[in-house]
Amino acid sequence: MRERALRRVCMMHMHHAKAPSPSGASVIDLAALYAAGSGPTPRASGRAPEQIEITLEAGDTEWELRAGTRVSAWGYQGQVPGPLIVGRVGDTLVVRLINRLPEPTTIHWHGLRLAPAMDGTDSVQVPVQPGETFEYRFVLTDAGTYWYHSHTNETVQLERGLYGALVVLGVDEPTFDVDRILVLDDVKLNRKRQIAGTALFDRHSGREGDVLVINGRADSDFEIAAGHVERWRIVNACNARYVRLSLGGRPFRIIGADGGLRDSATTVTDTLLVPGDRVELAVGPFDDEGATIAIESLPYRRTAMRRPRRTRWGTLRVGPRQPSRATFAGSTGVSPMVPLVDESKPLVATRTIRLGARMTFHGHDWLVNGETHHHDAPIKAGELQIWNVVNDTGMDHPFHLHGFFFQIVAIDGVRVTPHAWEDTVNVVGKGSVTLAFVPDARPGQWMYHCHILEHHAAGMMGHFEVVL
Ligand SMILES: [Cu+2]
Repeated sequence: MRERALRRVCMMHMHHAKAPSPSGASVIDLAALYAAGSGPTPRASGRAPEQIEITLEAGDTEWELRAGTRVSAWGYQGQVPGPLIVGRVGDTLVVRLINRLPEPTTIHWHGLRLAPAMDGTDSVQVPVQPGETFEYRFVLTDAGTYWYHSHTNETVQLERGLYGALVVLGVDEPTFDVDRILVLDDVKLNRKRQIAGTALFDRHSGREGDVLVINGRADSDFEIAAGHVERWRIVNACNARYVRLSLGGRPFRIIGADGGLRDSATTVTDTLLVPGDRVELAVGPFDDEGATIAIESLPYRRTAMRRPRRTRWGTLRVGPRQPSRATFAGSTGVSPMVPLVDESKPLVATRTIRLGARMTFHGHDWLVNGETHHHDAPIKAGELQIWNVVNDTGMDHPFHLHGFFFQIVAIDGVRVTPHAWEDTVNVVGKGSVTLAFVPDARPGQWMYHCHILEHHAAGMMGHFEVVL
């Protein structure tokens, strides 16, 4: 019910028009992008692309966490999460950001392959000042589940509600009975039951709140008809919380990751979403009408400083049986992924990125290659990148690469076969992840960082340039 409401509100702000050809800073060569091997290659749809026009006004709002609990927050269009944006591959998204906040802001389009000028970081744009507007304009190149969020004073602006989901539909999507989006967040309240300010110790372990919300609400209650198979697109929008998602221990199928559908579905009983991560699930069919299933996270120890706990996010009820029209029968229909690195050849890293920490007078600095806000060497478009991300700390860090998808090719030095495109990956404490990607020709300034927002702010990030 709430899902439908979310969509309706969002559609009111969306405008569809024939797409004129994109101009200026937003131009990318789609054919070259798809040929470069840095992500999925969509099938042509034959459909005329549209232009989707949307306004995101960032400003004060009242956020109703649950019936009777309202906090002052910041939202886009007065809502948390912001409007769900839905487009199709090839469409041009035009977003008019209006800043009604008391401080500067920007929007980062997490996971999208866009021109660097549209990436929404302070490396590529002057933050939008209070009272000003900025137009983001880019082509939606890849089907999948993405999200948008502030990339300025993130630790505060995301916590206060400046985030939303973006779904890009491709051709030949498998059909499900219901397509849901679930955006997970945790909110930390103070004694006055308002959103708490940043505490000094948040800088160490990252900020975790105790009000767990799905699509902005702490009392989520979903119903799935017996016999139905639903597609759940899940976004972890928490500042720091790791979510080891479980549906009351019942098996479900993972069908998608950061960069759209996997090449094969895999059946599990839980899956880890680190901050910034997306996962797509096939949920159901269930036969036990009337059953109540907990949407919960299982204990996961990401740092020795926090005791892992099992926590409840919401409830899923199995409703009366309905006929299913789902075409999904276990296969995603995606052809096997072509590994960027031949699995029979030795893996030689082109770059090592060391995640580290040091004590300072204000607590911890979080480092990349020994420095805060590291300036890394440029990379050349078209040249295969094999990055070994080594975690020298005792704490897990979610590593996020802007603007490019990668394949995970080794974990702790052991080769793995990639089944999906990713833009965010967990690097376990004292562990390593080797990833591969080919930067296509989108020259400019890019970045990577830990997606624990407090770690990013405290320095665990790197700038790099893609050159032709
Ligand atoms: Cu971190």
